[in-house]
Amino acid sequence: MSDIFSQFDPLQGKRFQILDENGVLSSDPAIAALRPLELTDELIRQSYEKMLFMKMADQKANNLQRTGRMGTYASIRGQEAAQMGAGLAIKPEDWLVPAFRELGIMWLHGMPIENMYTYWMGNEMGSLPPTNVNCIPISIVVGSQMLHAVGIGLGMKKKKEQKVAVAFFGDGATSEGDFHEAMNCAGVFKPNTILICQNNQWAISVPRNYQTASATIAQKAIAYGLPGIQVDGNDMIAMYVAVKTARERALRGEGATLIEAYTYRLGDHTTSDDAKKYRDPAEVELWKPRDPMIRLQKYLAAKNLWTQSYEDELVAKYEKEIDAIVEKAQTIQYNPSDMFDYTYAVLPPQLQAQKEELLARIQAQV
Ligand SMILES: Cc1ncc(C[n+]2csc(CCOP(=O)(O)OP(=O)(O)O)c2C)c(N)n1
Ligand SMILES: [Mg+2]
Repeated sequence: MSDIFSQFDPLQGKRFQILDENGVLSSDPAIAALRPLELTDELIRQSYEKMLFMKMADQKANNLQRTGRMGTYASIRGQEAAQMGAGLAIKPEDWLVPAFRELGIMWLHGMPIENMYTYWMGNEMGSLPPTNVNCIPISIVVGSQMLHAVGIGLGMKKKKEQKVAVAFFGDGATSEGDFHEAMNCAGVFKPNTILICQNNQWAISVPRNYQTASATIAQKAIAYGLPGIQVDGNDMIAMYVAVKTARERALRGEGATLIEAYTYRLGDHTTSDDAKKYRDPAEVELWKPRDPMIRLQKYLAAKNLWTQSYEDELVAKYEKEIDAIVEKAQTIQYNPSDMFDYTYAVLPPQLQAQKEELLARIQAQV
């Protein structure tokens, strides 16, 4: 087994972290040395810029919902580093198999933000990626996508393709039977698959300790015969190393890896939720200083690569870019009756009636 998996054995309660909450690299030379040479300070600065962009695009989606221009939205706030680290490690030829809280990684993998806005505005056409963007549509059905990633990864392995399928899912998804089936197949068939659980401590109002009695999610991998590692998901550097290592394993034919990104959902579950009803505000306060954005700011500031005015300039630039994206998303036309047309070959009578009623109402408005 590769180094980091034995070094950070989840059964021994070890969590992989290179950059701590204060933005300081590990003082243990063996751990600091795990940061690969290609991950230069310049690349970290560029990654911070991307994280800021995704954070702002995420906030814009929340604002669009609040002003009645979007149906619902699931925020990535707090999980930017987990998605950035993974996004940096995977390659365009890899297939991304997301859940629904993945605006960041989907964008990094080539899915335009306007597509995602379009999707959350209620237009399924937003799920259609541009040519050569290898991204499966968002999976709202919790956990269903993990098996897809195992199947896609198995296909890649059989065809001897040098690429991987990367599934994202939440801590709540690990209670679904699909997770255990996916893990079992991943252990037995050794597909080119990386299973990334963003453990953000909550599944709507269900806390992580109600989800499983295991001390970590990563340790579940051991029972299925594949490596598992718990990574500080708010440490972009450690996430990059873990996903890169998992990818290399898969390409060597060694099979799948489970990565638990230990992170926190700083916002509500979705725009339809109010976490204040079930979550102790003291817990949120505890996690605020661990914000992955703040951590990288501290790291970069210590290298004279981040200042408040630099941040302000970026924010002003991104605001304009994101406003233009919103304009674009709002101009995408769609046919409201589409929602009836792609599920059944022959519509059941009650849906046929609803479709006719909808079309009649639209007709009456014009
Ligand atoms: C099969 C299924 N059951 C229930 C739901 C309702 N639901 C939507 S999100 C969610 C919680 C998911 O939690 P987690 O997997 O931790 O992901 P997170 O939302 O925290 O990113 C639930 C129960 C669903 N969408 N699909
Ligand atoms: Mg969760």
